Amino acid sequence: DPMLLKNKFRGTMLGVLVGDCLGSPYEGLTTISRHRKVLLQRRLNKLWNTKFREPVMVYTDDSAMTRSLAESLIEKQDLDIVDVAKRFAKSYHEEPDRGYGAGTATVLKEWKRHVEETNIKIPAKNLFDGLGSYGNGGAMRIAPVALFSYNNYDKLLYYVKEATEITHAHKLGINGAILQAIAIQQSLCLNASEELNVTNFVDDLINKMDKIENASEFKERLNIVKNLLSEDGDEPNEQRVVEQLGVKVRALESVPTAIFCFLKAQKRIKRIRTDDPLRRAIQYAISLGGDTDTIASMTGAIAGAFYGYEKFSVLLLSHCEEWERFREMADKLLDIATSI
Ligand code: 8NA
Ligand code: MG
Ligand code: MG
Ligand code: MG
Repeated sequence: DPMLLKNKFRGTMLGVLVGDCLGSPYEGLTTISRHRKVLLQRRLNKLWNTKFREPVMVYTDDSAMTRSLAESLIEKQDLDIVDVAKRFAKSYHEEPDRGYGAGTATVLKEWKRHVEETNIKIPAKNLFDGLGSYGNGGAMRIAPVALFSYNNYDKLLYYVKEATEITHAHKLGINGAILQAIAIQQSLCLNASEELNVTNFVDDLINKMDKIENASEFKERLNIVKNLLSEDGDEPNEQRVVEQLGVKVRALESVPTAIFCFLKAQKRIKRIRTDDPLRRAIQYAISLGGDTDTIASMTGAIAGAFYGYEKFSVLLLSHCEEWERFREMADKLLDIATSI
């Protein structure tokens, strides 16, 4: 159904934006106190239900890099990593204060001086004493690549790796982006009007990661996701999730967490008062603390791909910087993805 797919593409791109905008004020807080959770509940009630009258919520590096990647795919009608790098560098140069990770910023400054096909991956390889970055910066921006190649799995894997390696050379950074992309792809292909089998969702991810080189750490985390889902009932259990899955800027300690937030929010969660599972997923992700903008953004992308754009309130969307631009990018990505 083309309308359904359009709704899901929009949901993915707007999920990135909404999670980032809502999560960024809490980024880096190690614990979200009971009091702050009550305030978060009230803030989201207000944002979901009232007409735009506050200053717009600005997005951070997560959405900025997602935007550049989407615009490159749209303009070039294919993945052109030199063009992506140029757009990343330009966007960073214009707005360096969007909250970029230090390693990524180093690469972006390097590219500002010159970018060529032959040297494109070298700055990323040199980061962190030659280990490369294992940050979640590859995963946080990968949604447009997942949309672009949603109907060609081999292409998806190859493009995700290519788009990630230009800044994240460490296997955990790359495999984190792969996991995030395949979670989005799985969500796109599911029907939200049927109950989601959360165990099957994780098992499918585990089976796919099994075929990826050096992905044992992610498979272990996915097994923890499964255990937590089966044990926790409607308790929020933020502490155990933080301890067992993590909420850090490392891909390994944030991508499985985002997948968990999406799956846990299929059911009611105590003290998160909403009937909307898309909002529940994002609110829950923020309530874990840590890298809140990025985890909420990745959760939003997966949940948005599942539920679709219509589950977001337009009132909420109208509070987010450039939301109409993100919706337009989704439509253009759909045109390309279904025409090639
Ligand atoms: P990155 O590549 O700089 O990685 C993030 C951080 O992880 C680095 O700055 C290092 O501290 C650490 N790191 C990564 N790889 C290694 C390694 N091999 N050895 C030692 N340390 C390493 O940037 P990124 O683009 O991956 O980062 C994305 C995150 O940074 C997102 O959360 C984004 O929003 C941003 N950010 C996060 C915070 C926060 O407090 N959580 C604050 C500002 C910005
Ligand atoms: Mg950010
Ligand atoms: Mg930030
Ligand atoms: Mg972040």
